[in-house]
Amino acid sequence: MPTRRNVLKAGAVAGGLLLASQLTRSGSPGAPTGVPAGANGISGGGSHDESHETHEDPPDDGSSSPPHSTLAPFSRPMPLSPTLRPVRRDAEADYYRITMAETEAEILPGMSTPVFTYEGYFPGPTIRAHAGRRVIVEQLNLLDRPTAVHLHGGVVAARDDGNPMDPIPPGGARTYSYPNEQAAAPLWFHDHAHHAESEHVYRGLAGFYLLHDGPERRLGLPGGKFDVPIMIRDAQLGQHGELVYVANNQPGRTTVLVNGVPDPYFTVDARKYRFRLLNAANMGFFRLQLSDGEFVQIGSDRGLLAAPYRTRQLYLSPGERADVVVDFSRYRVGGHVDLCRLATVDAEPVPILRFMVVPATHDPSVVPDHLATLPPVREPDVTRDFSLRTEGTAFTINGRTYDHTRVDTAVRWGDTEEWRVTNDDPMAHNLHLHLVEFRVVDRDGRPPDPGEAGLKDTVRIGPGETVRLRATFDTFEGRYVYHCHLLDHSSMGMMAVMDIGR
Ligand SMILES: [Cu+2]
Repeated sequence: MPTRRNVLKAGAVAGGLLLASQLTRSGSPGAPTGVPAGANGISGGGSHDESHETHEDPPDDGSSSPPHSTLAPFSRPMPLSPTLRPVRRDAEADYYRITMAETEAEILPGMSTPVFTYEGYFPGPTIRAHAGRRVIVEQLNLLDRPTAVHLHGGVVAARDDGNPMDPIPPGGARTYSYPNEQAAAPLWFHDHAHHAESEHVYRGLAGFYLLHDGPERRLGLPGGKFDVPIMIRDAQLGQHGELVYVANNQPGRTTVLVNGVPDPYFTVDARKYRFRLLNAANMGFFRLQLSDGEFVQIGSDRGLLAAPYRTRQLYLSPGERADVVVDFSRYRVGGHVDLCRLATVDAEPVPILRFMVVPATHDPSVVPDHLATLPPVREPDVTRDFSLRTEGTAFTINGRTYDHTRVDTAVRWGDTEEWRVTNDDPMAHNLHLHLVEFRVVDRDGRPPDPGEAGLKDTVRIGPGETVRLRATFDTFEGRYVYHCHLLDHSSMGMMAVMDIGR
């Protein structure tokens, strides 16, 4: 005779099976990146076109399919990354101390997954900074390998940029100084150690760095606990819940993690929320849509858009951010609305996060029609061409893999440059420039959509596409890198050096 406990257990198992199928469906990458034959001995691999089906066979790397969870999907709350408190403040700066160490996270319920963390959190803690006020972070490396911390989107001196060749040795510490002399923006910090950033970020070394400023605060956007960072990535989980890292194995990374766990729910008041969406995946692209309604996009990588942009879908390549507002007063209290991922523009939406709507008391927040005045896009002093291409197992920019001793691009300080970047591969890439913000001029001659027309530091470049972008190099001098932010690609050489000088 079945006991109540057994019935519950059976229900839980059914839920687990549902989760497993969810994970499989979530596995269709938005823009498969493909695996060149012979790369790291991986056979199979993803298709090279959005319209193709994902390869469904398990990757030939000795691991098996992800374990079944004992929980039904959307029965676990979305973890919220804690905001880090400064250890000290003075007239000059806010001081933080972060320890990098290996620890364990409960990615799947009841299972311990070894992860690399900043200050013990997976994903990392959030730093909230204010424009005009310096932040100084002491990073202590208790991992068994060198690390380098890069503030993605930060206008920082070259020595503070987390240069791949200037790492923190195991047991060592280093202080990074961030001036925050730039507009409010959703930045993030992550590892950038030479050849290893891919695995380090995959294992957890990533956190939000939200920069606020006065003009943004005066807009009256949703703030405080209604301003929520959401980090989205994919992963391959082994039988014991462990993170399986196989370089360039996008088809294997079938589990989507939202703030560190698969299929969470988030309880929202029936009012407006601001979400900082970050694609922190190594290689996965995320095309996102609500199960009902639109996003109001208010910002991109490096700051607010000029005006809110209503859009049904967002499309983020690795490293890109979308700053959005969702008004839950439009939905039925007691009901839910899902954040979904789509493999293609009109594919079946697969829920990855469920918003449960509860009553709200009062919502004083607004989304003004005018958000920011963007600097004009200047005429270029110099125009350059770049080609992203794989040759065998070499991932190259203009035919060359990364060499830290070589200057690939000498930039004159103060110049505005136009870069015509062509993806000469059948797989997707993107491009991230350290230090500078840029504007997308066009994509294959077509103007960018409004969500991509603001301040950017990372841009997706589809197979065969040419993207023109313009940047003005009028802040710091020195050597910085630019690279494909599909981190498995940058780790395998798709990175180069620019030297900004007078
Ligand atoms: Cu790439």
